[in-house]
Amino acid sequence: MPADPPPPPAPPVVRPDDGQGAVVVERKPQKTEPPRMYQVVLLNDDYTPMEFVVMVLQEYFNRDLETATQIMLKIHHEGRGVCGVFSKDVAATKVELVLAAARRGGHPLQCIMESA
Ligand code: TYC
Repeated sequence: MPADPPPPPAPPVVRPDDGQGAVVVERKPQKTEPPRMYQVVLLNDDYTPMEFVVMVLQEYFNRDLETATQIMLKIHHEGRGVCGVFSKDVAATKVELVLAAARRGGHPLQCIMESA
């Protein structure tokens, strides 16, 4: 004897909306943008010693002596140069540290950050 066909699926339970029901929040598909990046830029001036700028690039931007010297000379000749590219917080901290070191040394060195 053939088996009985399976029973039809139970209909969904529908309760009248009493205004107290759970709220279903539909999620948008998550789009995670990469964090915005900022370049830290040193500006040329006529007074800050070259050795001090090289030291800054070594100490705060982890450049070796040769690279630091190249960047310093580029700033000296072109007026400005990028020291590195960082997240916003890190770039802001670098700017503060460099400016504090320059003021301590009595140098007018300027350091800025700008959107990369
Ligand atoms: N122009 C400076 C000098 O001749 C050197 C210098 C380089 C200063 C880079 C600032 O960001 C700077 N002593």
